[in-house]
Amino acid sequence: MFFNRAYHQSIAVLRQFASPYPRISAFPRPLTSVLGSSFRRTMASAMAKRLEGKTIVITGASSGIGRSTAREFARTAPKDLKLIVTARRIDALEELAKEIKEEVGEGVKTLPVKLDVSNPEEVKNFVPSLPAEFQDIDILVNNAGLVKGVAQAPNIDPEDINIMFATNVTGLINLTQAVLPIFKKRSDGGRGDIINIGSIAGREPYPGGSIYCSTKAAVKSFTEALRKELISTRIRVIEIDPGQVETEFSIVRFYGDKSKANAVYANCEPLTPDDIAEVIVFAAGRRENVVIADTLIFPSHQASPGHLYKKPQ
Ligand code: NDP
Ligand code: 8X3
Repeated sequence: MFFNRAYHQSIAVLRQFASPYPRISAFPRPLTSVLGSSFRRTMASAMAKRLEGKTIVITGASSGIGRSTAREFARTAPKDLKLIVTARRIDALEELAKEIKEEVGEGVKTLPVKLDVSNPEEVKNFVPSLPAEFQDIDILVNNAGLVKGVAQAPNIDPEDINIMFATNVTGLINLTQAVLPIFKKRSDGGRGDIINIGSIAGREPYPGGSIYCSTKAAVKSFTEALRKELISTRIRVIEIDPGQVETEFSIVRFYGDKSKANAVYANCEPLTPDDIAEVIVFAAGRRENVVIADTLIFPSHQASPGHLYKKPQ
């Protein structure tokens, strides 16, 4: 009874956190300070139990949100978890696997796999080339993605257009198609989680981001259609839409120019990749009949891509 009430209160807090409307504080103090440490232990163990034994694929795990998500899953279910961390930079993935082992021990088995999601052949070979003990995937976090430049039509580099669509859209769709047959073999029409990382950019397009915003709008459409197509199954299709998060995202956008990237986050407090990782793991850790279908997550100074408060200097 206590757990049920606490659980519903935690959902209320998440809804408030995800609301696109101005914040109305249902809980002026943090939930954990209201409910105390026994609540924290109950929640942690319920989530850990639901996640224990799962095999999780995370794309774009060499940096930012993907990297934090791998660590957050490991911390939440440290006793028994298999993580397949993928990206193009294998060294960074190997370093991540080492860090996870040092932090949580042997209960989490982390497999680094070099995978360029924009390469259809690599995606096709991904599942068949996994060691047998990692093939029974339960959760796919489609996180790999990027933005290139701020050019406006008619001056957008065709190369940039191709890489953004091939990574953010075709890569995400191809990997989903590679993993879905594993989910669909399970009982009740299938079970498993597809967690797609969209963006506020997919909801509110802005000048200088026409291609990136189009790719994230495509992610939204694909995600919503897929949820409807899988309605008779236990497969959960989840979209997480962050606002501004400080990662390597802007460094990539400005082709490696760190001073331009730093200017994006100057005089304000962006979200951290850990903030988004917590929401991803929370969504995956719900009871099977609960689908956190859609979330929009802003830092408190942001209300749309262009509506950002910067402290006067
Ligand atoms: P980062 O640049 O820090 O991370 C991007 C990750 O994607 C890296 O691990 C990179 O790895 C990987 N990646 C890029 N291209 C490919 C590819 N072709 N194949 C495989 N992996 C690839 O940025 P974020 O963590 O911020 O980005 C993660 C996701 O979050 C993206 O989908 C982004 O669009 C989305 N997002 C980000 C926001 C932000 O403000 N930062 C806001 C809203 C959404 P590698 O280079 O090693 O391949
Ligand atoms: C990243 C958010 O607004 O920089 O997806 O495009 S934005």
